[in-house]
Amino acid sequence: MKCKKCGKNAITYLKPYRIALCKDCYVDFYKNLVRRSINRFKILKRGERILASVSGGKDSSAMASILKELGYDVELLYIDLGIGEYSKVSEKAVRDLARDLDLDLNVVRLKDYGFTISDVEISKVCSACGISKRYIMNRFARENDFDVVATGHTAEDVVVFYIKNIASGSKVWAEKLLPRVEGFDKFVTKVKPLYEMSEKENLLYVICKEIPHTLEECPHAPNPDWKEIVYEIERRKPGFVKNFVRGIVKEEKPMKIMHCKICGEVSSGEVCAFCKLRMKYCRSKA
Ligand code: Q46
Ligand code: ZN
Repeated sequence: MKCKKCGKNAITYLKPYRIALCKDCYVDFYKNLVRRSINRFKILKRGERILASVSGGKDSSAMASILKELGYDVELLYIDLGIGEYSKVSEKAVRDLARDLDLDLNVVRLKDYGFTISDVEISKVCSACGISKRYIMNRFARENDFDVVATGHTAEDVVVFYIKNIASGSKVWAEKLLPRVEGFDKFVTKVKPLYEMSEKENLLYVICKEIPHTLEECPHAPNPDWKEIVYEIERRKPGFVKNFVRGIVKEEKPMKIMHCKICGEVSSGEVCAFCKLRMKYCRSKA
C-alpha cells in the first residue's frame, strides 16, 4: 500500500477518509484535521490561555502536543488522584511529556484536599474521580487566570456518553457533549479540541511523533462494552463516529446558579458534590 500523497510506503489506511498515508503525511493530515475541527466548531480563540488537563494517556498527550504545534498558549495540569501504581506511571509519562514539549507543568494532588481515590468505596470510584477532576481543573484554572480548560475527550467518548445516557433513560446533559462550553459565574470555559478525532488517530499521532504517553489503564476503568459497541458500528459503517459527533445539536438548558456554603464554588445544591466527598472521606475531617 502506497501513501496517496507522496507514494512512499503507507503505514495506515484511514477508512473514514479512504486514504492511505505514510508516517510524515499522516502527521500533516492529523494536524490539518485538528486545525479544521477547532475552526469549524470555534473551539478555541487565538490568545486564550489554555490549561490542558493531561493524564499521561495517548489522547491527552496528543492534545497537548497538537495545541503546542498549532501555536496555542498552553500549560499542562496533572491531577494526582492517588490511584497506586497507575498514578505513579501516569505522572512519569506526564513529566516526560512536559519536558519533550517544553511546556510548563502544574501538579495538583488530591491528597492535599484530605483524601484520595483509594479512600472511596469501589462502587463509587469513577463518579468520585470525575467530580474531583472537574472541581480541581475548574478551580485551578480560575485561580491561575487561565481562559479555558482543555480535556482530551475523543469522538468515541462523546458518542458513548450520548448513547449511554439515552439507553439508561436519563435526559442527555447536552453541555457535556459539546466541543466548547462557555464559562459563567465561577465556571471556566471548557473545550474538547479532539472532539472529532478518534482514539486510533490520536494513538497513531503519538506513535509517529514519539510523544511520551503510557498505555497503562486505570485499574478502575469501566467495562468497555459500550466502547466496543461503538467500535463495532464504526467497523461496519466507517465514518459513523465522526458523523455522529457532528450531528449532536446543542440543547439549551437554563441553569439555576447556587454557591456551595462550604467552599463557595458553583453548586447545584447547598453543598457541592466535591465538599460532600471531602466530608465523607477526609481523614482529618477538616
Ligand atoms: S474515572 Fe475511573 Fe477514570 Fe478515575 S477512577 Fe480511573 S477509570 S481515572 S477516566
Ligand atoms: Zn506520504
